[in-house]
Amino acid sequence: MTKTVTLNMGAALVRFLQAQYTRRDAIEHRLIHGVWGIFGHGNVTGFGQALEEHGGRALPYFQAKNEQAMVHAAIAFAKARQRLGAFACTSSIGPGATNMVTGAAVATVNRLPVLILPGDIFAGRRPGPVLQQLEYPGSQDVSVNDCFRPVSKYWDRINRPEQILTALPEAMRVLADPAETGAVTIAMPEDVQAESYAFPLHFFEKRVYNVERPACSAENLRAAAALLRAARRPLLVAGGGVHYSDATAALEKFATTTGTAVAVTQAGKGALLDAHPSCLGAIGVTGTASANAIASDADVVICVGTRLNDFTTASKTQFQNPRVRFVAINIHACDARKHGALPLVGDARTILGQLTRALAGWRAPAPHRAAVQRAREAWSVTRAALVAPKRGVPLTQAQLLDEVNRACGASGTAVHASGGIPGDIQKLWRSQATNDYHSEYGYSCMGYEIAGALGVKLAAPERDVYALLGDGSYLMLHTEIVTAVQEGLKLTIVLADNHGFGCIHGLQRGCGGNSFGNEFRYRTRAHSRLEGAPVAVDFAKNAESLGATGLRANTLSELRAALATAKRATGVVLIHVTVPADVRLPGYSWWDVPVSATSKIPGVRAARVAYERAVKKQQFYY
Ligand SMILES: Cc1ncc(C[n+]2csc(CCOP(=O)(O)OP(=O)(O)O)c2C)c(N)n1
Ligand SMILES: [Mg+2]
Repeated sequence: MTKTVTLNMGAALVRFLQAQYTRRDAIEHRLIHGVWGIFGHGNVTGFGQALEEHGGRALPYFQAKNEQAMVHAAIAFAKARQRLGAFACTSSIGPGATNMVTGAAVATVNRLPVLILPGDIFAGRRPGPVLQQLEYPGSQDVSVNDCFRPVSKYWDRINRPEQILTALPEAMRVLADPAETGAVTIAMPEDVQAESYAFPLHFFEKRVYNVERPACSAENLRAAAALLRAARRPLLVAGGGVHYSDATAALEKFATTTGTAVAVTQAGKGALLDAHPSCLGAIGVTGTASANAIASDADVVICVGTRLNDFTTASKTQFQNPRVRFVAINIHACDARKHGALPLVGDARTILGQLTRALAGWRAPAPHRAAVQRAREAWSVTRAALVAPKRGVPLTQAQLLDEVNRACGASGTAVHASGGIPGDIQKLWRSQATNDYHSEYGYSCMGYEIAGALGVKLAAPERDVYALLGDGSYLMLHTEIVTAVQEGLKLTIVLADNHGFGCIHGLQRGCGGNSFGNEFRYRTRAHSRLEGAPVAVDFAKNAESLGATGLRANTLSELRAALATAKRATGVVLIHVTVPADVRLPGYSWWDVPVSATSKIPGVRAARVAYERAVKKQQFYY
């Protein structure tokens, strides 16, 4: 007879999660490192009580201050751990649960694992409608947790305790699978969490999910090598998949032996260090002039671990060579076939090795390599001008980012996600270590930065972690500062204050629109627009009230001093930096944001004409 152990569903879940591991390259990793949570009636007496009783060191608890933020922290941890380790996040029913929906979307869009465990309404239904229950007259089989379905790679609701016997193995398979991974949601009705079942003992035995490194087919490899050998202007685009596959050394070898130029996406920054002679830096809407010029003429583009989103492809205008062909190395067949690419489906590290061997003796044509060198030198000159002091401006955002780059060095990691910072930093940042740059630019979710920095610090305690964010993002979500203080973790938060949603304001004005709704200004009389004086917020004081050290820096020397103080500090430091709203870096590619076809505003009409001209450059690659 099968040996069993009688546990309630919550306890069985805790015991199960403690026994899950991943293994890659013969090294084992915990799959679920702990549980972030905020308790309510929907999870405190069930799963919460089980965590208290059975969690211990094998499944520690982290107390968040906002459910969305705890998912951000979990995702950032998983990203920093190359998707080999993750966290679970639990909430009560109702608002606690729906607060996590955005976080789940961040995970799934970025292909990062997180286990979402929201409480759910009673499976037994008797006491309903319960506090925080959404009544849905057309069906009683619906709760707010159904909102997680489209943002989850696996979704289930546990209506009987024994259902976890089939649900959890599926959940773990998806979390550990590099092609499938994303948010996994297991909704837990509050009554079921507390119900017991005699679970088979072997359900709780150690499980190891092997993360394999599949090779691509020999046939497609031969075809890819033939394409490259005939290429005159090859370019490799490195995305986040290079990091997840731990393929940075393989990429360096490929770039060194073949002399192929490499451009990087937001997620791919650091995949090849900027000092490498093949590195062209960032590509696309927020790319460098040099990378984009080389990309425009490229005839064979090797895409490695990238989803080819609109920022990378400049809304399908980046590659203008009429005969351009794509080769895509990707663990996901869907990404490997984008742009009609020759698909090399499998692990980036393995396939870069295969391709390096298949191309033995081949080097990118010398004239092209020389053009790449000239482009690198030209960018170096342009970059220096962009970060130079501007007359009459105490400190620009470009100077700020250049200074943080210097302070960060090879031992720090800069975390960012939204606002004007991602665009400027992708261009300007010179990666000195493969993991010095952490960008959430898949969902570009305001509010990710501080919580994300916390997740990175947990994943890599030895690194100095910097959160870079705008005033808008800080105002949206900054309360995990308290959690960082509570956990005794050091973070340096650099806040670029331009009194508003600056990048959107710039977009609005750039598309011919009037200033409307994007600056933080007082309303001066009823029904007037928000056109009064700027609303002043003392961010340093705000951070101090939460337990951080608050510093202010309005000039380069003040910033240098503040960064030096932060470096010596042991806790959370926030540096409030005022930057001008109207000094922006130029863009070197186009982004498709539709401009109104009908408007009385002359600026909008002119922008529409320019828009219609730009759209004509969009290519259909197949
Ligand atoms: C959660 C969320 N809401 C809205 C947006 C759209 N959005 C993108 S950037 C931005 C403004 C961000 O303002 P701030 O953080 O001050 O950065 P700035 O643009 O001023 O550099 C907004 C509203 C978003 N990315 N995420
Ligand atoms: Mg701002």
